[in-house]
Amino acid sequence: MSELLSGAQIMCRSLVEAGVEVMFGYPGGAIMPFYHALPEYPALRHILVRHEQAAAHAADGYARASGRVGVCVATSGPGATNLVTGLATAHMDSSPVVAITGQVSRAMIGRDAFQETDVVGLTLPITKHSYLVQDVTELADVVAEAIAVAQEGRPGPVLIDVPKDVQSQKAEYRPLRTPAAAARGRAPGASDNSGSLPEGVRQAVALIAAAERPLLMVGRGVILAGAYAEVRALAEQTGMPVITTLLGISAFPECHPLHLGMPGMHGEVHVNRAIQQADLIVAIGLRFDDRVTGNTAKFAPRAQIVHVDLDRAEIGRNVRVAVGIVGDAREVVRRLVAEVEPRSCGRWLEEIRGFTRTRRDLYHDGLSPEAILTALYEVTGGECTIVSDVGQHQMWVAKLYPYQRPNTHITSGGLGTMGFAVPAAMGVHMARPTETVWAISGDGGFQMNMAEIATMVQERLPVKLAIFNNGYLGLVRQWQQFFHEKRYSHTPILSPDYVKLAEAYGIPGRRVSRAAELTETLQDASAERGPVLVEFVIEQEANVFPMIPPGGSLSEPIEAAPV
Ligand SMILES: Cc1ncc(C[n+]2csc(CCOP(=O)(O)OP(=O)(O)O)c2C)c(N)n1
Repeated sequence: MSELLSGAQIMCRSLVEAGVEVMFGYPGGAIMPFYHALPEYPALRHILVRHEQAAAHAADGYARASGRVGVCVATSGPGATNLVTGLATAHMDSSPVVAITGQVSRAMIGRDAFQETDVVGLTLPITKHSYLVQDVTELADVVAEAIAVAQEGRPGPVLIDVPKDVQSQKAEYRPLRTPAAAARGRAPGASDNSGSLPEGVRQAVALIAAAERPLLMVGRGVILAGAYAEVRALAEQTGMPVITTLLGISAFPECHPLHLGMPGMHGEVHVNRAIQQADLIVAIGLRFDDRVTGNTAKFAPRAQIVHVDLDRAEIGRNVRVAVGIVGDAREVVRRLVAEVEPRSCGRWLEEIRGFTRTRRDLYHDGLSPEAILTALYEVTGGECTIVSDVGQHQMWVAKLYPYQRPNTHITSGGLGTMGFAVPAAMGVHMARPTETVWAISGDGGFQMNMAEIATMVQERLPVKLAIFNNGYLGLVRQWQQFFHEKRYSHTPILSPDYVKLAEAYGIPGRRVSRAAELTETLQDASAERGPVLVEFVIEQEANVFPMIPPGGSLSEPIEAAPV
């Protein structure tokens, strides 16, 4: 049975049939037919954002929290270009986002028409695929295929650019060729290597058995594959201490005795020392980002590396690898668990404990990030998802809050996009409507997308907004302090009165500047049913320690500010 529908109706219908339930977007001229059709499809909830960048981040947040595809919509030209940062963010962190953009009508393409931008050309390097749909009869298949492509293998963003006249054209609607409900996500562990036991697994098993100082290093691939139980079983069966990268945080419970912490530029001293002493690193679902390795020539000089990744191109790209295993983390780790002989690493663990220093960061006065995050953990009991922005607070949020439950820490790790947290948290809320969601930003990043408070109010999205206000673009100020002779060039940043700002949007706003006020304020904020804003006034020149200087070796941390 077929029926005659407009291209716009076909797009909506295809989204519904693929299982999409929510999208974030902003209308405009070239996407008008799509918005005209949208009310006919009540199964599609559309959230009107205040800036298209927020639509892309919200879709990304939704995808990260749900494991399903996140959808964002924009018009041509400025609407489409505003999506670009969000798509690049999703691309760097392997997040399955589908962006739908309107385009000028086919006859106008290539003529510098009003609001014409070659968004396919712009986004090719930051998407898995970008489609320009020139034929309405292809629309249904393209939508279904885009959703499948975004999720299969290593996930990532896909863009569908649809000229306005194609949205208006009528065509027979045929049921999709691609299986329905593609947007419901790939089954964790689904992979194309389920057949033979890879030779790499056998080699990895032998290396694990022989190693004296092995480490298990866990990245976002473990979260994407839902390989929590498998990784924990591998750690427990072998006694290998576990390191979680920034994007691997919450892939392994931090209360577990084998958990060590975060590596890299702002990683713990004992974690980086362990890496430098290790004779084997079993790395699962990570890409050896330079923020993790520091100077690669000096990274883990004694270690052989086993690298498990779904993306063949990542293996051997940044570090020399002894054994590469291409496959889904869950599947590969399950096989490792089945093959590996039980062992323990007691002496090695003891050695690492010896590296640990119970140093406290020095805060001179006012609220310490440690006090804030400790209180937040006490008040939430860990029962929330935390979405962080980018900067010093991101590192504190990564290191000072003990994540226990899977996938409860969400951040822009690869692109490091300031302005991510507030809109991404809206997407996380849509994916986990019964869970508390905290967006934690600096005063710089918060001001980039704070207009989304209006979206939260209009759409009733009860996100809890926290601002670590130090009056600076803190992380850049820290670099200026350490490496640019304290020349604080354009890093002092003025903020509005956030309590009044909250009031202007009609939401509760609180300012905390003393540790004694923390618990009660956080309890009040937790009890709020709608969005709420809490500003933490922290010490202006607090620093994140330790720090590996850019391009430096993990063996040479900076542990104090220059005098
Ligand atoms: C969109 C964007 N612009 C610039 C940067 C560079 N940058 C990284 S951290 C940072 C400072 C962030 O300041 P703030 O949001 O106040 O957070 P804090 O470091 O003080 O916690 C800047 C400017 C970035 N990461 N993203």
